[in-house]
Amino acid sequence: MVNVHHVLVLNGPNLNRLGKRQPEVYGAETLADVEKRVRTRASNLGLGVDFRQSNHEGDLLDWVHEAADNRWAVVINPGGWTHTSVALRDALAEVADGAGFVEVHISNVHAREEFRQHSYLSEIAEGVVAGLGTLGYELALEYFARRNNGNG
Ligand code: DHK
Repeated sequence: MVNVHHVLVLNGPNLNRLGKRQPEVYGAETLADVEKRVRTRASNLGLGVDFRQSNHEGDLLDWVHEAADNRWAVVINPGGWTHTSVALRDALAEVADGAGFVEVHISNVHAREEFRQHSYLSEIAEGVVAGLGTLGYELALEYFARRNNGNG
């Protein structure tokens, strides 16, 4: 298993609207709040981190390729592309063969509409965190830190 020194935290479409969009589903925190907590947690765990968001699928694909080339782990909340994107799965398959990735959903997608209950990504993810709010990002980081120590 690849030892992880750096984690790329990626956010897909509409996650820039965190705090404004359906707060009853996604919470009141903004993405900037989440980034702050993720940075603190990564630093406490001894991991490097980059935190990015885009509403353009090609950006995410390019960033996943960057992670694959650098053997970085990925924590990804793919937003709606979870349920639609074969291209994102194909890109993440390379990361899955290297450092690995964790799929994060803020909401419990399994308790929502049926179309949210299928993910193109889960099958090749190391793991999936759903429904634990934005804590899911931190738990995914902790997983990689523990895996480095043989406790993953
Ligand atoms: C975020 C979205 O934007 C939705 O499209 C997904 C996910 C769920 C989340 O819970 O973080 O279906």
